[in-house]
Amino acid sequence: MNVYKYSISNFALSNEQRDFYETNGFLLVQKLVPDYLLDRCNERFLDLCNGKICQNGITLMKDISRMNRGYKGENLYGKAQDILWDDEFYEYARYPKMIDIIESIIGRNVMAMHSMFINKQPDIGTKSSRHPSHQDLHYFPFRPPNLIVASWTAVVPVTKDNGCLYIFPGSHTGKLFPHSYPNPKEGEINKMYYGIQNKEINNQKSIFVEMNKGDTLFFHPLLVHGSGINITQDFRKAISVHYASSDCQYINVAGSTQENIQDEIMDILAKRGIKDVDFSFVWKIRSRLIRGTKANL
Ligand SMILES: O=C(O)CCC(=O)C(=O)O
Repeated sequence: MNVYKYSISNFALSNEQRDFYETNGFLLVQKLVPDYLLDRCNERFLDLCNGKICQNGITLMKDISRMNRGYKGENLYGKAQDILWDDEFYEYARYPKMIDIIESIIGRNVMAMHSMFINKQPDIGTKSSRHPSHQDLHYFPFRPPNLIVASWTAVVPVTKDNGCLYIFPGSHTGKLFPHSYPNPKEGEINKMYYGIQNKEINNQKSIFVEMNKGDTLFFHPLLVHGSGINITQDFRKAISVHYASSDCQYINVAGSTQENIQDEIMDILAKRGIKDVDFSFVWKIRSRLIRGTKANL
């Protein structure tokens, strides 16, 4: 009998899919999310970028290289973050077939913790469209890692040329590595795009995950991954949510390799006049229960 460490049940996974996730730390499910739902999310993103609807708690992030250069709308904004309270994006975050798979991995109490619509624009020669290799756990002050999983769905076909994800299969069995901003000589880098600078890790075997619209990649928060430069003239779009079991616990990241991201986020809050809160506050206000009951998060 198999001993499962990285998944909870076979509820919506075949034995083969479950074994694959256990060994590799990711699972690709083709055509999981219907086109109509993704088209509505894309329309919503365009309306947000063009100022047609109010932001409803969503943060729009500009691509660093496109700021102050006259770009507007989807030519300017590279990401919409914290999208869980918008009706259209929420339809993605709660999409039942997807949550069934999430439940199979992390169990019944499913909290959406981190959410975004990503618009990787054509690179304008500064390499800002790349996302360096990283582990998502670097951003999260909650544990255990095995009760956290990401969904990442292609909103348009994603290819090596437009900057699909690349992943390091099996890296979820390792530890959390130190993350920092890449050397500026390597190109411009967007805010919060921390990366693993260790060449030994980056030189290990990775694979490109080319996907069609609606295909969804599920992955463990320790899986090392990133995405390349968009060398096409089209927008590469994706929608992604990180889910955690509400049975996870917040941890104190002071003195750990995660202290740099905590400091950066707390500085941003302080500049907005939000003081005397701890890092877990940030996660409590942006998370939303999707299925089951709320426990610790
Ligand atoms: O969509 C991408 O290009 C990368 C997204 C990613 O790795 C992340 O947000 O953690």
